[in-house]
Amino acid sequence: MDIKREDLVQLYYYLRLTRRLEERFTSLYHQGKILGGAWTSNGTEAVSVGYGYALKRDDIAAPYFRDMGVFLVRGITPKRLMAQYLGRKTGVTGGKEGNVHVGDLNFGVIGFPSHLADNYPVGAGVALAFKIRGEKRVVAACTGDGGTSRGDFHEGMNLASVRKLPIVFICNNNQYAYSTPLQLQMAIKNIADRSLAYNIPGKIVDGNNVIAVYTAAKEAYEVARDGGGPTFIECKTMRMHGHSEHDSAKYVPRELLEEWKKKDPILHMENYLLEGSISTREELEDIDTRVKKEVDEAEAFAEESPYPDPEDCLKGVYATPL
Ligand SMILES: Cc1ncc(C[n+]2csc(CCOP(=O)(O)OP(=O)(O)O)c2C)c(N)n1
Ligand SMILES: [Mg+2]
Repeated sequence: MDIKREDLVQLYYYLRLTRRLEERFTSLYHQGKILGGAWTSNGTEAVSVGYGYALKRDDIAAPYFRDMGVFLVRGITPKRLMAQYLGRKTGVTGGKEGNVHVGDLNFGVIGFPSHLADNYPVGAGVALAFKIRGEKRVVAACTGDGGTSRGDFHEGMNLASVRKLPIVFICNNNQYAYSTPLQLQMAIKNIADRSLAYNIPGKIVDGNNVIAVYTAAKEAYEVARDGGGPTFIECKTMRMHGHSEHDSAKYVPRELLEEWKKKDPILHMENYLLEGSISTREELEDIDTRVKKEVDEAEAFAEESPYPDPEDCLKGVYATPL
């Protein structure tokens, strides 16, 4: 697939933005400024950036809590996301929630309510609506490796297959579900094998290669858009951090992390852009400078924002207000 230079550079920008923004969340968490938890996608950013960027404006994303890249590529600003984490009125939920269990339908993002993989059947429901209305729109729903053992995963896949719905199921296989490694979660090597039971094509991609994720997702979206039904895409990657900031992940072997560090998705994209003379070191450094500035501005914006008024706390609790 031919990808325009402009898009390649944007993919790099979003990888960098996701990493730097989440690094700031980590730092703020350790300063006691984030009252809830802080989950990062560290090491797996290419998954959310890749599948999110491949969507069209009218399509819908149903991300899970490790998909910061999706929020950013859909246009939800670092300022609003930072304010969200700091529980401020200017955050996406107006201060009612402090993390990424959030959506904004104005940006085509469905909120994740915390139950793992329940965005699969919810996404299938949205795709069913698109099909009934005859709209040429698709849904992308993502879950982790652990989420694929939940009943919701199977129900969502089954419904989508039987009704040939315009949905693409993404799996961020980052090798761990909290402290449980993949081999203690399931007796198969490839999660993509699970899709065979539903007669859904299962693809496996290098989840640290944003171009591979983007390309596989885009192709699958077009199949779904043309009435070809769902695809399941397993993105093999590695969670380079604890489950969240309170988890030091001592149970993950050091050597495994060392091995995956060499395959870092940002490094991978940097090498691709430089070796192919698609970009210059100078341009990439400029992007990083811009990203750092955006993150600084987001932090300042959030810190200056007020906390919500107590009387607003019960408004819009059960649905994202439009
Ligand atoms: C139904 C359900 N069970 C348990 C949890 C608690 N929980 C949140 S994240 C998580 C691990 C998820 O692992 P995985 O699906 O591999 O995603 P990852 O965190 O690795 O990205 C667990 C057990 C939950 N949110 N929902
Ligand atoms: Mg996992």
